Amino acid sequence: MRPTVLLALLALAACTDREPAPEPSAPPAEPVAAPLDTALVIPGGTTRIGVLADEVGMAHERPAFAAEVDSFLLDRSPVTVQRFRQFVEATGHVTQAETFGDGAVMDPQTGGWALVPGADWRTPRGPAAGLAPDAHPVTQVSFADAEAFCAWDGGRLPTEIEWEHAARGATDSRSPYAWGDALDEGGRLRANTWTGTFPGGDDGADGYRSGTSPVGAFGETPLGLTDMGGNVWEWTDAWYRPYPLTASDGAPPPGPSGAPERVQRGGSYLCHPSYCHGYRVSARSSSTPESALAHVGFRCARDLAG
Ligand SMILES: [Ca+2]
Ligand SMILES: [Cu+2]
Repeated sequence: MRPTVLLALLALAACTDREPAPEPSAPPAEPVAAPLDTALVIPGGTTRIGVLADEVGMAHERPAFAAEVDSFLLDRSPVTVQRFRQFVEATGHVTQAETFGDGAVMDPQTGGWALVPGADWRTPRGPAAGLAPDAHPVTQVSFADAEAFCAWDGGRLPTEIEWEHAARGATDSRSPYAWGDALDEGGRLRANTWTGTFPGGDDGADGYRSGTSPVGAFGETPLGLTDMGGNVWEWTDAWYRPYPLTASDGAPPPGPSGAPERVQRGGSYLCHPSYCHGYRVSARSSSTPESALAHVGFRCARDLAG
């Protein structure tokens, strides 16, 4: 039986905004050509996690704290529908959304979330809306589904600190975005976000209106990672906690829903700068672990041998 907190959470799961529409902007950045289903070495180092006093960010991104990170491997891109299918075919894994019989989908016209029957990783907006394209990030996967995939693939979910360390280029870059300093770089949008007015007015200026995009469609970060902002939020292995995080964090505290929640990073195609601005490197979201949502996926990490 699905915990009732999911329903309360759905009200928090989307961005809202009251800003006027921006000028329709540019086509997306050039897609990357190199293989996407590989893992990259993320060099270790010390990163200040969260936003410094003079940086833009939300209350739960403060106070910033220094974290030491060991070198690790991180998937270059979010796990695609195609890779998730390989996992399902190899293991017979049944996702939690399939067990529940529904998944959470936002109506782009109203901004309201609802549990849609039959919404799962194959048909993330419900069967009537069609199949998820192979090259797009898998969605409608719960925390446990993501963990199971990564374990099958010889890895694990990244920690929240690892995710931000990688998004900051493993150099403690203080740029607000994983690719640089602006969403629109000389007429090129660098991420799949919500452009226009929310709800009802996504103008699709980035080429993808109110939906996911193929992984890698917006280029890569200096480390070679793709989709580190926008497209889909990504599960991490972290419980949602106030900063600063410490090594001795005990039992997970209640999240916004009143129950413990797991952290997601990276923002999604539903994110607009006037509200969560979720595609910033420091932005955080969270859901109860059984939640399956149409704008949440994941990528895996691995320890380096030795
Ligand atoms: Ca978009
Ligand atoms: Cu958002």
